[in-house]
Amino acid sequence: MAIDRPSTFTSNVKIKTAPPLEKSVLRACSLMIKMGVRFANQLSGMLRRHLRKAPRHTKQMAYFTLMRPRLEYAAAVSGLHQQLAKMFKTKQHFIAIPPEYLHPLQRRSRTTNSVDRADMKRKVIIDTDPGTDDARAIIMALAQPDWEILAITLVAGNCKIKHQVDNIARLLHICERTEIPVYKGSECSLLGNHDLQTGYHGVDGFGDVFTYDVDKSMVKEENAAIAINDLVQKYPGEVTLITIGPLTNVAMAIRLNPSLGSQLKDCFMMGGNIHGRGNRTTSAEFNFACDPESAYIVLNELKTTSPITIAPLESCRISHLNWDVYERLNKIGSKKNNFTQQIDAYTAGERRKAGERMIVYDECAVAAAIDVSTVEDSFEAYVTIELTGQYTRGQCIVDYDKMLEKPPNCKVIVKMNQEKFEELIFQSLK
Ligand SMILES: [Ca+2]
Repeated sequence: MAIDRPSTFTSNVKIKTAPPLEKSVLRACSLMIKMGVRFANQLSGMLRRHLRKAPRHTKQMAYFTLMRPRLEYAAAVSGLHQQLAKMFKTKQHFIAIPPEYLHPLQRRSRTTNSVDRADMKRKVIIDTDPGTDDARAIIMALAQPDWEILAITLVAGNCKIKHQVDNIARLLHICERTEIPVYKGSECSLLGNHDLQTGYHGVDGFGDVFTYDVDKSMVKEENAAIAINDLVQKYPGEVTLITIGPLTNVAMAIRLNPSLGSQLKDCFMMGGNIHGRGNRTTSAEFNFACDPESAYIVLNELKTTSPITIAPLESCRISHLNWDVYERLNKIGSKKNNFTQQIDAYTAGERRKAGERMIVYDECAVAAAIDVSTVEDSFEAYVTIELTGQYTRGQCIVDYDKMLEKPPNCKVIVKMNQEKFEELIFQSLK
């Protein structure tokens, strides 16, 4: 789906305004554009202060307060992201509110019917390779009453796509959420490696415990990469993308639509490692190691308006569950919990025998998306991936000391708040 370029915007730095706005408003908008959308949150506060001094422009104040995501989108589609550096050197820039953007906002602000309330829910796409931790992560996402899951997209990783289709269909039936569309994505890495799975979650990814057939009518024909782009372009600036598998689908979506990142609201990711210790290889984490080229494309070309929140291997391991917590979970007795207990049985048994705690990985990325306060410690940095190392291919590279002189592209989770994190898991499994 092509992006409709707002008629009022041009790729030129100078943009005319209509209707006329107060100079202070123009200055604030100008500064917002100049500083770039990454700082829009802080600038929106300043904008409101400007607008408070303009009582005759009450409506414009409301528009601008609500317009921030739209402004970000407008900036993105009009090519302003690429021009920000140049714009710093220019004297003044103007921005207009296109009428076509005002109308939906006006309708949303004055109506309270159920359709509009649904429209205000946080729109989420989950890209996944459903193994056992994906299952709990997806259940957490489905349990959020203020989230609208636009799609679940499948990517080769923990198991083959044919097993993933069964897995996700079973999970959606258990959660009674079969209305959510599912899209099949890449069956191999970008370079064609079909042999990605390790069998850690069983051959079928869900512990090889289910044999019953299941209705799969929620699985659509459209490819995942195309579906991601279509949905993001349908709701520009509103979609949260959560990736909990290899990044092949997202890389392909970027190749189809280089503006994808700037059209997202935000992005949360489980993947990579920050201390050089891997679980797929000695040096690389599974999701990144399955498709290093795709991880490289996503980290370097997604260019989201705020850094990607990334839950790396080591931080997730800190959050692994103690067995007393796991036992308490298993006593919940809900359909959802019985389901996760069944698919976890093999992995849990093996880890107990090895004296290890129960794994949580993908749950960390979803928890961070649900509630930012679940992230107890984090830092921003430029993060990329090694593509050619003899031993380190797929290893995450974190520019801790800014030696590469690149702006931060990731907010790296160091530690979750364990109490809040476990509470989210408990609540979602009830
Ligand atoms: Ca996963």
